[in-house]
Amino acid sequence: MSRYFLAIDIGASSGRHILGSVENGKIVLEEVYRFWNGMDHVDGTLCWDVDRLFNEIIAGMKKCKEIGKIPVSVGIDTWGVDFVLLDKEDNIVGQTVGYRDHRTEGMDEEVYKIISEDDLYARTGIQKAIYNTIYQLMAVKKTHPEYLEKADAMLMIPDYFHFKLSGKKVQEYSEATTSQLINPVTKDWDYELIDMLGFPRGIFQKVLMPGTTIGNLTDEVRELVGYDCKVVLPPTHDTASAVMAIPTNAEDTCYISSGTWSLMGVEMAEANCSPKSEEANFTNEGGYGGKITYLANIMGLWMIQSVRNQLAPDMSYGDLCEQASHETIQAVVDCQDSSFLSPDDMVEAVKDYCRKTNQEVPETLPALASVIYNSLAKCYAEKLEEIQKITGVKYDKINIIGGGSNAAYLNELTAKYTGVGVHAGPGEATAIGNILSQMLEDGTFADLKEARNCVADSFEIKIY
Ligand code: LFR
Repeated sequence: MSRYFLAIDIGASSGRHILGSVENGKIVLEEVYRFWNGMDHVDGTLCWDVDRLFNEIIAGMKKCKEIGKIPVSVGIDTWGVDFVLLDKEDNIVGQTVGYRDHRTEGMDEEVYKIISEDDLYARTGIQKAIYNTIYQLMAVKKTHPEYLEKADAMLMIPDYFHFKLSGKKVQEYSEATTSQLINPVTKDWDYELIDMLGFPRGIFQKVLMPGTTIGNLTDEVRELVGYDCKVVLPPTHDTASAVMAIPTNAEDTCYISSGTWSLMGVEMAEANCSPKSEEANFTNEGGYGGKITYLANIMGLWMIQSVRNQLAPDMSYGDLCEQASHETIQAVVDCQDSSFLSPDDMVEAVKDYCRKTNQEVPETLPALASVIYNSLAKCYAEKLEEIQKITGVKYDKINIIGGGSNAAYLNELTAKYTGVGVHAGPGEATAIGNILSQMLEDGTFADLKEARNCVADSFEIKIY
């Protein structure tokens, strides 16, 4: 009888329940449920609807029972940096604000009044991103200090869902690192930093490594879904889960985890918190097995998603990618420019950038998409140079994993701009990584090396 493991992978634009099992030596995936996600405007603030998301989590878990495939364990991963504050009765204090909200504007300056930007990087190794938890908590402290007084616990979004499933309040390491409040050497909260910033120590929970079983379903959840299973922490940060599923064990592998964001980097044994690394804005996030996922955030397919949603929400990404490949426009934009982080109008933001830089202005959706794809590929090439300078290693190929690895035109452009081979796939890397961590906990594979070999054997990798 097959043993099924359930990954619930929630991204910024959709969530899915994927069952994984090993059949005849290969990993088999089955998507059992899919749901929409996005930030809602609530009283002028961009928020996540965590109640709705939790209902979707339950709905998908019920589906497993309906199809007679009850998982051995379940694990949830999501994006990074966002959190809930809980009071003593476990009610959410304030709103669950999403990272694209503007509340963190100016909060970097507030933090740097207490600790300089350089010192902060030297001690955490985390890139300056205005939406990091550290700046969000500073925004809460400045605008709603009473929330911090009322709060008994702070849980990152996946930790919150694991708490709702298991009743256990813990914080998983990979997601915790995106807060910019973790010490990369001890891999625990940097309480000295937390004290300096005036955040209440007591709200931070015990940090546990991915691969840890935290318990079983609560009685209430068991009633709802009709079965019990273990709750196992995957790398709850989606990027760290995706990196687990790179289909190679070659050392010195450069990857791009391509989805709403493009995360480009390498795996390292230890953090690099040097000024050189800070200058290039590389981040040392936590990965599986205590590894560091050393990478740069590039705006990614969010830009494509946004222009499509504005101009032709029914068009498939496959069609859009194909149409973009026939365009001849030469303009490119800087995909790391903050004007693309959360514009009210992405179409205008791209056009504006082209206008300001005296380039041809894209007027149609395929032309806009072409500008964005070319800009992304150009940015990948620049980042590859930077990574090579920092690590001193020459990479002869890039592994593109995640949903964006299906964008054939972007893969071609990436090969063209970087001058190295592109190995694209698997597309469901995040869910696969999540499942691998559960399988490793269950003893399906001896180690990550064996698990990655199995990924390489199980999924098609396209070479450009
Ligand atoms: C990708 C991701 C990135 C993180 C961004 C915001 O989904 O998790 O790694 O920087 O979302 O949390």
